[in-house]
Amino acid sequence: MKLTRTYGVVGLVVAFWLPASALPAGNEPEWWHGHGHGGGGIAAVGKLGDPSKVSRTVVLTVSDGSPFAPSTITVKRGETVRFVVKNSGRVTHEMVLGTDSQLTELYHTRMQGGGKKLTTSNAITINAGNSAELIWEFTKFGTISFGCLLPGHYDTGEKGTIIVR
Ligand SMILES: [Cu+2]
Repeated sequence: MKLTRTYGVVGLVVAFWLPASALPAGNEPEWWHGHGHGGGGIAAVGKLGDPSKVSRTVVLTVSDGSPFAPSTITVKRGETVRFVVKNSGRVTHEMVLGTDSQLTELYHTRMQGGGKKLTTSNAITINAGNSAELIWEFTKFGTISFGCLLPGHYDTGEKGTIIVR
């Protein structure tokens, strides 16, 4: 009887807590969406690509605690690339594009926030054993980072670099 009552209270607490946690973008810094200051927003690394303008496809593999393969990709400025990311691991992974400092900051934010699913244009989630696509237009020269920012993932080496020439 005592146990039943305890579970009842826990159930009630979870029911109130879940809707709040389901809100999108709850663990993303404001600059990530292009407003606020600092970070330069997602536009610092390009923009969501138009599928009709894809000039090539790059196939990547992500696995548990290892660098993306390949981990370095070279593209041309102005190019629209279709990334097909295969998850060969046992757990869900992500591919998120950003500057090195953006990804590091967002990773630390999500470490505290619990790693809710990212909803921005520069991020995809890939379930274990599946693939997912991200079409991206590279609008600026420079070096872009990508990685899986799920808590405990990015700092085990799930990352890579894109050089835009
Ligand atoms: Cu991961």
